[in-house]
Amino acid sequence: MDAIDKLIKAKIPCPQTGIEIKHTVCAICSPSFNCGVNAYVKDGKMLKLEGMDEHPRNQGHLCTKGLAGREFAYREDRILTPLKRVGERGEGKFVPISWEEAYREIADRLGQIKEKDGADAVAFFGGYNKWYRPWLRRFAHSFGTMNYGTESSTCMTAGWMAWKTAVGQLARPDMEHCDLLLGWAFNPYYSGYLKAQSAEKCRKKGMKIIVVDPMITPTVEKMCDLHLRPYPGTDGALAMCMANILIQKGWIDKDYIDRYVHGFEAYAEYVKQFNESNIEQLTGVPYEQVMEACEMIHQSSSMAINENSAPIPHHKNGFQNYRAIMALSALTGNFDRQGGQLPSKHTFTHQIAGFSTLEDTFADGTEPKNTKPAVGSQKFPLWYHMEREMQVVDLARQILEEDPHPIKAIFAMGMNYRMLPDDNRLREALLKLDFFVDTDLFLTDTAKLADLVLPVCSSYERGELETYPGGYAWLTKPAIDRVGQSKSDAEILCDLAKVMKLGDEMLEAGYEENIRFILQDLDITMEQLKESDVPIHVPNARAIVPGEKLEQGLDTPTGKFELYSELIASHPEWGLDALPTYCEPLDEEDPTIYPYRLCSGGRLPNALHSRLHKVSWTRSLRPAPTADISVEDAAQLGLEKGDDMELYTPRGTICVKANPTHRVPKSVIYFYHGYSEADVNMLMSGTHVDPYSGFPAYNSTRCGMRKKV
Ligand SMILES: Nc1nc2c(c(=O)[nH]1)N[C@H]1C(S)=C(S)[C@@H](COP(=O)(O)OP(=O)(O)OC[C@H]3O[C@@H](n4cnc5c(=O)[nH]c(N)nc54)[C@H](O)[C@@H]3O)O[C@H]1N2
Ligand SMILES: Nc1nc2c(c(=O)[nH]1)N[C@H]1C(S)=C(S)[C@@H](COP(=O)(O)OP(=O)(O)OC[C@H]3O[C@@H](n4cnc5c(=O)[nH]c(N)nc54)[C@H](O)[C@@H]3O)O[C@H]1N2
Ligand SMILES: [Mo]
Repeated sequence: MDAIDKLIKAKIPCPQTGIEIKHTVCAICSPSFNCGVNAYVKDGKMLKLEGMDEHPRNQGHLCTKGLAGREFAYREDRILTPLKRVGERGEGKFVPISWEEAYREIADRLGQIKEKDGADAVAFFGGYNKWYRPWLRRFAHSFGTMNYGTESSTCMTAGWMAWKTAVGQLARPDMEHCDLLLGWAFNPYYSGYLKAQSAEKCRKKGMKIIVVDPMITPTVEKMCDLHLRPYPGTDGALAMCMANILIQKGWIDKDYIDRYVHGFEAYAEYVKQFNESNIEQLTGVPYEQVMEACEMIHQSSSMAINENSAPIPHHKNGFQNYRAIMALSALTGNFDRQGGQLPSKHTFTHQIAGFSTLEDTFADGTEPKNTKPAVGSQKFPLWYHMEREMQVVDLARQILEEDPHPIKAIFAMGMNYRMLPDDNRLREALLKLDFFVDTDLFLTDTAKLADLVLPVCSSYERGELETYPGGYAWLTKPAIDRVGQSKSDAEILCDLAKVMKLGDEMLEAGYEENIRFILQDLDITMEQLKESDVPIHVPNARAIVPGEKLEQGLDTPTGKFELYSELIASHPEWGLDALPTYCEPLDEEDPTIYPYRLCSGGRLPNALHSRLHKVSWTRSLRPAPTADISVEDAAQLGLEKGDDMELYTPRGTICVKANPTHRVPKSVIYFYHGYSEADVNMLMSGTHVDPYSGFPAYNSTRCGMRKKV
């Protein structure tokens, strides 16, 4: 091997090898963790990638998933051209077609349906990758429907709704300055390593942590002073018992409550029912431990509570439990105080960067009037009131029952039907559609059900706007050649707006012009962004000043932190409670047949939902679909590590491997979503959902388990 070959083999960037390092972004998980990446590129192909030192968020680090980015982008089954179905729907038989043919077919079919059944007979859906959402939302509106919805029908939004109900906007924990972190469902080692790094730093400065989690996680083992282990979904009762103790002991901030909190008397009365006599029976947590937590809260000078997008909202009582947890911030005078919860606003794609963009003006600029009710808006009126988009959890029902009106077509981007509850029913509904389009990198289980599949590119192949906490904006540039004929989602939408003659000049102008519009109020120019290959600081970015919002008055009907929601109270027709009331999380199925609590909401460090299961590096870290169960339950059923076992509910049965572990409490089963061959969401009920948010009860569903014979 000559010297140059050796350099190439070692992937050394230099003129002799022709290998260049290009900055790009890993978009495998949510935008707040879109880490900067160094791509080693030769002849338009990525040879390796690593964390980017100059990036303000990850500063050179990258997680397991990010490090598998090259394998992900170059999976052999990337779709290379637009595909048109030739076999029966769902058979998975497609032929390649050109982009022009694909666009024409979409324009014709959606146009016909709009003409015959109205624009509301078409629904637009966006999956997890969030970067193109403002474009898809605007596209749906310009097409003439409010039937735009996303995977956020089951992710994070319920938490935001809880905050909007309480304080009229969002809030985030000021972990950097807090004395105590109430780590409620907090395991960032698996779900967001950057948060784990920040927590470790704060801990070195003396921050204490209470973790509230049924599972013994790495966070519990590495950095926790007190661990409370409630049964999944019983968090509301636990938080209310804490509130009761704090109130009874006088460990609350009475002056703060008098000035800034609405509904205290009613709440104080309500929480009395959660006490020494019943809390262990309701939650599994001994009263002494609840008391110990309250003592720690009392002794701390400030307390922040982590936000979480999934484990608390994923229950029939999730929204109300979330409110009850965040109420502790008001009772102790920690909301809008340094080291507590700081009111904050979204910047772009739901990031809290500290500056304002015109994203909403762009996304909602063409909102249609006099449409038919959006999917899920009648079943989940609070959801629709706050979000003005479909609650997708009701989509399958509406397609199948055609009530209140038929849905004939879906235009989807990155849809994974298997992320929704009772997904076999959704599959049946998708098969019933007259027309179904999906865009994805791969021919997924969902794409196989479509009439047309459009190939999209990964974040390494496109340019996109990113914003980050600390006031940063970054316009990334394509680092590698596109795989096949793939395009970016935003490009597809802008192209289609032209072909379909939607009359939306802004969409027709394209992504870059749209970004120019969205950022027009900022003291940076598009040209500056284009010139920089690292995130740049936006001069107008402004840090939150604790206390400012409280003094101005919050954006709630009373201007205060509402423990009692005047918004909900003013809509008796919704049938929802104004106080954060508590109900049992489990469904009504017979506990003698389904004696276990199925919690399918944990995260695997090597997977991101369905993604990365087909990447050999990451898959090898946990090769088989495996349920974590308690040692006691395993012994009772004669199950040993690696045994085949079945999980079942009235909706069906899946076969998985057993992993008895001391980490899981008795009666709880942890199994993880995203496996095609063991799809836990077919076990979930489409009606055992939260009436406030519409979120499914992924984390507390009655379930049976047995050894496979
Ligand atoms: N049982 C259970 N179910 C759950 C959850 C749970 O905890 N338990 N969690 C819920 C939550 S919080 C979430 S966020 C959802 C996630 O659910 P999904 O949004 O369905 O996430 P993925 O399975 O990753 O599917 C996203 C699809 O988008 C494709 N994709 C990736 N990048 C792009 C892109 O740039 N453009 C396009 N067009 N496609 C792209 C991927 O290949 C993949 O097929 O699952 C929910 N479902
Ligand atoms: N590796 C990896 N990281 C991810 C994802 C992924 O799929 N894989 N998904 C991303 C997405 S879309 C989301 S929404 C976030 C979710 O991230 P977060 O909302 O931060 O929550 P998780 O880290 O999933 O869950 C933390 C802990 O909650 C516990 N838990 C489960 N149910 C309950 C409950 O009812 N009560 C209490 N107190 N605790 C409970 C679990 O045992 C787990 O240890 O993760 C993101 N990060
Ligand atoms: Mo999520």
